[in-house]
Amino acid sequence: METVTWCKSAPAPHASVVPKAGHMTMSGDRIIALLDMDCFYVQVEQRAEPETWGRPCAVVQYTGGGVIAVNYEARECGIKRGSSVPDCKSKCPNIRLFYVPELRGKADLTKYRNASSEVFDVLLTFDPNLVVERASIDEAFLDLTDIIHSATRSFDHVSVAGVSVAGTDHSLHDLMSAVSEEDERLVTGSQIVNLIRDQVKEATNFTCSAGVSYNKVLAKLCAGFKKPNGQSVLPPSSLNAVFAQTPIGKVRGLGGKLGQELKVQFGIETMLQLQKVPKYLLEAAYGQKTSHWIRELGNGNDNEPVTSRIVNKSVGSGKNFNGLQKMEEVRYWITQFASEIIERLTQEKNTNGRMATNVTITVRHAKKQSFSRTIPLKEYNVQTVTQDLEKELIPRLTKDGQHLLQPIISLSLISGKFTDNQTKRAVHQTPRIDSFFSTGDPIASSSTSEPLVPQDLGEEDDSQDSCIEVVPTSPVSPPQRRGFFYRKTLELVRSGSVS
Ligand code: TTP
Ligand code: CA
Ligand code: CA
Repeated sequence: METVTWCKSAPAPHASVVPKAGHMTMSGDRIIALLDMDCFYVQVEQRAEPETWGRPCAVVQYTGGGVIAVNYEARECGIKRGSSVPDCKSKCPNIRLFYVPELRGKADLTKYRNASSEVFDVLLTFDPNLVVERASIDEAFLDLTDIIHSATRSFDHVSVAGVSVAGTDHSLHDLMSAVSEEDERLVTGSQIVNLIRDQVKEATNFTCSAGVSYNKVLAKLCAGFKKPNGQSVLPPSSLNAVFAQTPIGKVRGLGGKLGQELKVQFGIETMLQLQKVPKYLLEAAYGQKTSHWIRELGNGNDNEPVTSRIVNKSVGSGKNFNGLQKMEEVRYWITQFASEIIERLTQEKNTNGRMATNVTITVRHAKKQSFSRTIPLKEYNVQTVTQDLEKELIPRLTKDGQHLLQPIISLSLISGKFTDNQTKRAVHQTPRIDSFFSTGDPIASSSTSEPLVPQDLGEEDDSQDSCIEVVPTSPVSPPQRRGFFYRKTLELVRSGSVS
């Protein structure tokens, strides 16, 4: 990464207009990052065919299917996720299209999962004080609080070149002159994340982007601001400027029905407008607990811990159909999904010593018509799982045991509730964000009735799988001490000699 020297004699441009932060109570003590790989599946394919770097490329799922990942060169031609193959070829004649391999009649994501493991290997070996939580196949939350406080390492040499301050025209250099305590820690966090991104690139040849802020919601929000290969920091002082431009649905936790409902109910669009909805109106609509949580989000507050977890909370497999008609077809596909899941669960058992204890099947008949059933996973045996699930499904799906009462457009299996000690302990300690919602709250009901996204229909994202498991707790409790590294960075920032 390019290094820019920031000289004491040359004050940072616009420094005076960066408002000083004064929101320590609001922002808390943590420094959190979200790291997201750029056009991940495409990079995995391009790395295997290096002559395609710099050329427009996309990854297509199934022959005749749609595009699921698009590199930035192809985005310039107007190609988007969901574009058809003919559309890609007409808009971008020199596009290189890669096809997701298939196994058991469905997408085989093994190579992308393996590439993901390479990235996580870098994160896990970066520093013992770094807390890493897998958020999806190509995303990780990082809690940097402990590294920033620890005296064991110095990141003084690391550049912040190219890091932007969200909601402003400023570079991070400008923020460095604002010298509030929190901003200093955000600067340090940004340096660390810059270094991590360099190391990911060096080890894997993949680029990624990142957001650094003081909680998960804000880190995730600003991670998308400088894509590809860029990084943003969101200090408390920028919150309102950013929220003024942030559609409600873009915020983690508000992307679904609840966000939609808030918009309609209050006639609002942005997070800043949400912040201004009177407390009594929110309470009248959502009750005390939910409205409290919404108001906290509106103020940019989010206490969800970053959990030291790199293994998946669940393992899933599924597929969309034009309309299955026969029980025999359902049986066939359940066997395929169960085979894949059991293969992966066995791998997981061998690698991490964990075993899943339940399996959930989700059946979708039409767009809004679906149901799920969860049964115990008695043994890692495809036949047993298939038979057990069939027993659950037959009375609901068919009268004669052969023909389905209604066609099925999607089937998925997901297995989880792992029996490892860490998860068990965590389940008792930390409530999921959903637990803030009383029964009947819109988000609570939507998370149980919404079918899980089958793995070959979209990214394998734990946030989608998480309705079957409680998010484990974080081992992080922000230490109060100020370490050598912190003091050193502060000195350098104040003297203007950080480069
Ligand atoms: P994303 O991180 O959403 O997207 P991306 O990495 O392709 O692009 P960006 O640079 O904007 O982050 O998803 C990561 C991978 O997950 C993506 O490369 C392909 C896969 N994926 C699907 O297969 N289907 C989907 O609907 C989504 C959202 C992702
Ligand atoms: Ca990505
Ligand atoms: Ca992602």
